[in-house]
Amino acid sequence: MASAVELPPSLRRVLQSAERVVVLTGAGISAESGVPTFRDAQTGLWSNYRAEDLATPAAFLARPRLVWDWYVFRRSLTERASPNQGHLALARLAELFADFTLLTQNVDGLHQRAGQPEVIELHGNLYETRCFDEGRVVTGVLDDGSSPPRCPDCGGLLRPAVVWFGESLPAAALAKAERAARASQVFFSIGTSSLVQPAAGLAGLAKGQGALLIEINPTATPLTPHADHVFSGPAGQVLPQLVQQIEAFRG
Ligand code: BV8
Repeated sequence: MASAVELPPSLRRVLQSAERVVVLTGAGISAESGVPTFRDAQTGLWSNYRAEDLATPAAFLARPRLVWDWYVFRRSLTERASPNQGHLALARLAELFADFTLLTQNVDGLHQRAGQPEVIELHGNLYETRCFDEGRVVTGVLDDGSSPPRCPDCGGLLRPAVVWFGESLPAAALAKAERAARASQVFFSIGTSSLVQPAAGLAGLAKGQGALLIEINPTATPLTPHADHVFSGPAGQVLPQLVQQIEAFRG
């Protein structure tokens, strides 16, 4: 159990008057839901591969079945998972600020299932499928047993609607995230190793224009030295305590 978490007075003062709050989450927020983090050692069939080496267009074109089955496996994990206390605390936090933006690098849909009012998915999600050649989202995929299935329109390979390394993030989502970070008064970075760009650069955009930067993560990251406040612990234990204290003066 993380030791009791106290809001420092300087952070309390800012949160008392702040209106524009941004939260960026990474795989760590889903760890307590039983979803392995992105850089946790791969297991089973994929134990010989690094996630970064599978999450690329080149890997998919070279080994379409291996990569497709990895995503089917990950989707089965997340479908069985439930939002944890960290997800639920963020859904509550969104109600306490007039201008609250939740940005996630995760593709597991757990923020939505926790009741988060609006989620900006920077890296897509596991639950949509796209035609690799046409790019468009394909619904009602015929599970004809082939792996990967084929596009009913052009016969091309279908792929998960996630952003792979070397692919651009959805332009609208990234623009909205950058705008929110630049306007933020408080920026929380939660459960992310802060390694993947451009998502990892958002905290710097916020801090660069004067936002207070808060990191919640059990281990140090490249962001840690730049954070104004660091809570070193599991998000599922730290967030409910923080949100409960914030509710006392904003609820
Ligand atoms: C881009 C979706 C422009 C897929 C992901 C060479 C060629 C091309 C690009 C690059 C290149 N070199 C560098 C780049 C840029 C590259 C990049 O940043 N690489 C890194 C590795 C250096 N970025 C890109 O390619 C991006 N696109 O740049 O486009 C472009 C276009 C064309 C050509 C050139 C450039 C696209 C990046 C998106 C990749 N897709 N995911 C999928 O999920 O399969 S990224 C992947 O990493 C996940 O989304 C994940 O969320 C994200 C970040 O990882 P984290 O979330 O931080 O997870 P991680 O496991 O690392 O850390 C978990 C943390 O949680 C840890 O700190 C741990 O301590 C903590 N934790 C553990 N338990 C808990 C906890 N925290 C709280 N509570 C707990 N209980």
